[in-house]
Amino acid sequence: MNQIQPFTLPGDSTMMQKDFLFGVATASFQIEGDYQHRQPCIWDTFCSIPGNIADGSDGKTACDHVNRWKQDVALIASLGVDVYRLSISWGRVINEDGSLNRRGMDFYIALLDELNRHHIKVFVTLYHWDLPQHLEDKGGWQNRETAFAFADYSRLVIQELGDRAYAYSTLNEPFCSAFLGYEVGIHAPGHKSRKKGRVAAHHLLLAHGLAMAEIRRHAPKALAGIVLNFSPAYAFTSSDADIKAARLAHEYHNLWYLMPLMEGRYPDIINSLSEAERPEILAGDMDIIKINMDYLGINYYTRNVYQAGGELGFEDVRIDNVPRTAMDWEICPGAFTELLKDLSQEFNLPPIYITENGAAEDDALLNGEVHDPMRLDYLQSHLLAVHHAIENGVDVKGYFAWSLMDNFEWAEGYRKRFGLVYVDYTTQQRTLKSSAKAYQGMLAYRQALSQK
Ligand code: IFM
Repeated sequence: MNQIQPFTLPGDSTMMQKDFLFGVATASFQIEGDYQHRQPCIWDTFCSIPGNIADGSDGKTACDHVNRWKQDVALIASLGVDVYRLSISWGRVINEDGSLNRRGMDFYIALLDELNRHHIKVFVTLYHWDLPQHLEDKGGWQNRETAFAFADYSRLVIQELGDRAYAYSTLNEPFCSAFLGYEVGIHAPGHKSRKKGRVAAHHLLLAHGLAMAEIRRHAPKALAGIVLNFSPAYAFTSSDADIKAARLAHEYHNLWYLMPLMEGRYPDIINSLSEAERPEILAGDMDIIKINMDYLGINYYTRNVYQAGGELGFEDVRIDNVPRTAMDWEICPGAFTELLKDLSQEFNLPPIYITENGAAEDDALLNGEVHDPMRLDYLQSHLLAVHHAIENGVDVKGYFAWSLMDNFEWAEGYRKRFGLVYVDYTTQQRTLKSSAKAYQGMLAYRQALSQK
């Protein structure tokens, strides 16, 4: 294969300076495997129900990262990234009685030590969807007590890891946990009720606020924040009705999570819900949730288009003849720049890290190589989209590609590949795709610039 062209950014871009952090990201359930040494989680249960996962797979082995972590750290280091974003499996480090699982904790301590030895900063996510099943049996995120259990778990982790982590994120994408998991049921634990979705969201946000206080107390030098996903909402037509529909969808799917953090209130669309569908908000909750953050993690993949209709005043429209990834998600880098600009104008945001961005492609290993032209274009255009946002005054401090390597893509199983690195699940062999080489090339060039 010809030499792979590195991704390029203008030489004077803030992103080419050495204090802008480039990274790769993963999550525990998606890569770790080694299920025998942790508590079962809601995704184990969800995977065991036929029909829930497209290819009938589960997370029992995944990328076998728990047994291959040293080799994986070497792989991460070989890319030349500044950051590795990972998540902790709650059930690997805490036993059912709330005590510490020493073996599980030591795994993460060794992992972080090895990353630090390579001068790689670690962004630790405390919750990336793998709630222990025994907590779901008591109501999961329906149960307010889960927020307090999360704070206890977070405290133990932070006390153990301390400043080994450069940054902690309390939650990854509470929208997915609450809406996909409790409201429409396509993710674990598979509930289908608007009330449950809204209650789960409130308890997740409460958990965030409580855990933030633990980070401040026990790892005062680490950055503390949250990771939210945004799919900006666009109107199908320029009619007032569709423009209003897009705003309502934005409030329901995006601002439901951001506004409580920034302004201590839910967006106005909460008033369209019946009393019975609203979460119970106790006195003081919104103050806990609104705690100051050092950064906001933003995950961006695609935009959505809406028209007037549906129970809450908006419904999805599928646009034809636009480029899409293997997830069938529209490729729209312009919406990424607009999102970053709009959010920064509407809210008094802390500095932003792009904690996930990437694309699934139907990759194939041919003669020891994986060429992924769509992902190359996707990443190049989205890196530029971030650059344009920064040029327009948005304070972005880092960009982490999703994902380091192919992994368990939730309800889609292993068929949707997001990695920069290809994983052969039979041999567990890792192969750098062209996109990994382009990322590596850009980072090597930036390194050379900084030494001039
Ligand atoms: O794989 C997921 C990740 O776990 C959370 N953000 C979106 C990714 C792609 O779907």
